[in-house]
Amino acid sequence: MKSPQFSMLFTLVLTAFFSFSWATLPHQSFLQCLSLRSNDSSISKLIFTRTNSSYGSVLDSTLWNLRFNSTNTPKPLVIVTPTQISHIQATIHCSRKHGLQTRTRSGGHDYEGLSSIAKVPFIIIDLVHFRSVDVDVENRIAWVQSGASLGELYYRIAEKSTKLAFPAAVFHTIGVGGHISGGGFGLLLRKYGLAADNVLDAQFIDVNGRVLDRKSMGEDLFWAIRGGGGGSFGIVLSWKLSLVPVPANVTVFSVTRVLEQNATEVVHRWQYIARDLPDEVYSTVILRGINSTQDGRKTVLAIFSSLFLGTINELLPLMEQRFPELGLTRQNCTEMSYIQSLMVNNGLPNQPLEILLNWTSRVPIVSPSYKAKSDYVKEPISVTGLNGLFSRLTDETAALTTIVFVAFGGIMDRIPENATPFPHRAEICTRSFMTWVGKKKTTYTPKDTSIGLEVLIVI
Ligand SMILES: Cc1cc2nc3c(=O)[nH]c(=O)nc-3n(C[C@H](O)[C@H](O)[C@H](O)COP(=O)(O)OP(=O)(O)OC[C@H]3O[C@@H](n4cnc5c(N)ncnc54)[C@H](O)[C@@H]3O)c2cc1C
Ligand SMILES: *[C@@H]1O[C@H](CO)[C@@H](O)[C@H](O)[C@H]1NC(C)=O
Ligand SMILES: *[C@@H]1O[C@H](CO)[C@@H](O)[C@H](O)[C@H]1NC(C)=O
Ligand SMILES: *[C@@H]1O[C@H](CO)[C@@H](O)[C@H](O)[C@H]1NC(C)=O
Ligand SMILES: *[C@@H]1O[C@H](CO)[C@@H](O)[C@H](O)[C@H]1NC(C)=O
Ligand SMILES: *[C@@H]1O[C@H](CO)[C@@H](O)[C@H](O)[C@H]1NC(C)=O
Ligand SMILES: *[C@@H]1O[C@H](CO)[C@@H](O)[C@H](O)[C@H]1NC(C)=O
Ligand SMILES: *[C@@H]1O[C@H](CO)[C@@H](O)[C@H](O)[C@H]1NC(C)=O
Ligand SMILES: CC(=O)N[C@H]1CO[C@H](CO)[C@@H](O)[C@@H]1O
Repeated sequence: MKSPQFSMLFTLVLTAFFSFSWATLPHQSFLQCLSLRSNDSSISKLIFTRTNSSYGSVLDSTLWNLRFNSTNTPKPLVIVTPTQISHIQATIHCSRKHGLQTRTRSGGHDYEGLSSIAKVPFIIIDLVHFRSVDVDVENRIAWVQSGASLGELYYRIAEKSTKLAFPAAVFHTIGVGGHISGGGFGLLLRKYGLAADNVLDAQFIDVNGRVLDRKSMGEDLFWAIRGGGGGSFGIVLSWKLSLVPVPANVTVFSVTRVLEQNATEVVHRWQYIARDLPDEVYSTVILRGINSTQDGRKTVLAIFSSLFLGTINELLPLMEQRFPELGLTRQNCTEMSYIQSLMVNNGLPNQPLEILLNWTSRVPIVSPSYKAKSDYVKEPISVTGLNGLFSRLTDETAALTTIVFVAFGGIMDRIPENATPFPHRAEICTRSFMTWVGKKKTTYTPKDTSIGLEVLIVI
């Protein structure tokens, strides 16, 4: 029988022999280090270099924004898809030793592709195999690994209980890892806060490969990983989440207005009303340019869309009192289970829930190649400011641009600003711009100073 020492020596000699001609490439010494460091020979099946035929498909698997699928985009030297913690530890050790940076990838939805791109030689640690979800209904907790999609988390919760949920974004292909690391908000934001506000514990690997939990990492680091931005502190392997109660049925509505129906005035008014509605109302306005039915001219469509944690009978008098300008009617409202409301908001009404498990299914409402950007509204935008914004939406060059306003307020105002690193709690609403990317570039600098930030619209 071979002794371990002999086997190690043998591997060393072999690698030294085979590495002779290509030892000058930085990632070859990295690969040698990885095979030496790893006590598990199966790791070779989890390492993709540019010469592997599946390198491209592994790289593309969660590179959602096709803006980055170009020959000009810097590509990783190696992609590692670990199945064990020891694989991650070995990758961290060897990349440090050989001066290569690492990028951690969970769901790959980063607006600027930061989980798949670097300007220096780099390795991707892709957590595609770290996607288990364990839901404990009795104790209202879940342990979820970072590589799982939000859809997998939502499906596993709904499978066990229709009355529990986790407050996070709507889009089901977003990764748990990057999402919670950056804060993360969705339909339950005004009632239960950010995804990061509902984290109880985490399993974390630091730069030295140590595996830490909340207790061993300490409260400072635990604070930082909940909203301070992914990739800054180490790798979060899994999260212990607090699940929150939702009613058996919720109410969903979408009411539309175009400019000719006073959309501008109603959006303006919305800014003063939405953030002070009861916590049970999630409220958003989606804006885009469309062809006017009247005379073929362009107009702006404003979709006022809401989720209410209650019944239609409770919602109607509330909206009539607080926001009569919207003219909400019973016909505009539908009662359904919470998980169905997620499907509706994903643009997947009447589809089987199993779609939530398919993290390769593209969300129909998101274009394949886009530039996205968010900012936060601190003071209500004036009617003049809105008119400026809307005139851009009706411009030919912005035909496929969508602006989404999501109202904050509710519990967001009551959680102290320093509770997590997420810096935007006290704002009126967030505005996200998502625009289809083609050739022409235009920059829009709003004249109305209350908008605060310059908005770049790339068409
Ligand atoms: C179509 C679309 C809709 C969106 N809607 C919302 C929304 O409604 N609400 C909202 O809050 N956000 C929304 N976002 C933003 C989204 O939450 C963030 O882009 C989030 O970071 C994506 O997480 P990910 O795991 O998919 O991304 P990734 O690209 O994998 O990661 C994002 C960043 O986190 C780092 N990271 C990833 N995994 C880990 C880990 N395990 N440990 C440490 N660092 C890690 C990466 O290196 C990268 O820097 C949306 C994004 C898109 C594309
Ligand atoms: C490799 O080592 C780790 C600890 O460093 C251990 O947990 C794991 O089981 C080992 N794997 C194999 C295949 O021996
Ligand atoms: C990315 O581009 C390559 C080369 O053009 C193509 O083969 C591949 O299918 C593209 N990936 C996706 C996800 O579209
Ligand atoms: C809302 O209901 C009114 C009538 O009650 C109807 O005219 C309008 O089209 C509905 N709006 C939407 C977006 O369904
Ligand atoms: C728009 O506002 C004007 C002036 O307040 C009002 O007369 C009109 O009825 C409104 N139109 C709609 C569709 O609400
Ligand atoms: C809007 O009108 C233009 C021509 O005026 C046409 O090219 C375009 O396809 C129309 N868009 C939609 C969505 O109907
Ligand atoms: C939920 O709403 C559906 C559709 O309106 C209805 O059939 C069902 O009875 C409601 N369930 C509860 C518990 O109210
Ligand atoms: C997942 O979605 C993709 C794209 O829509 C589709 O091609 C694939 O068949 C789906 N997979 C499953 C298991 O449904
Ligand atoms: C995942 C995978 O197939 N990796 C292979 C890449 O190519 C090297 C060298 O041919 C193989 O050793 C790996 O197994």
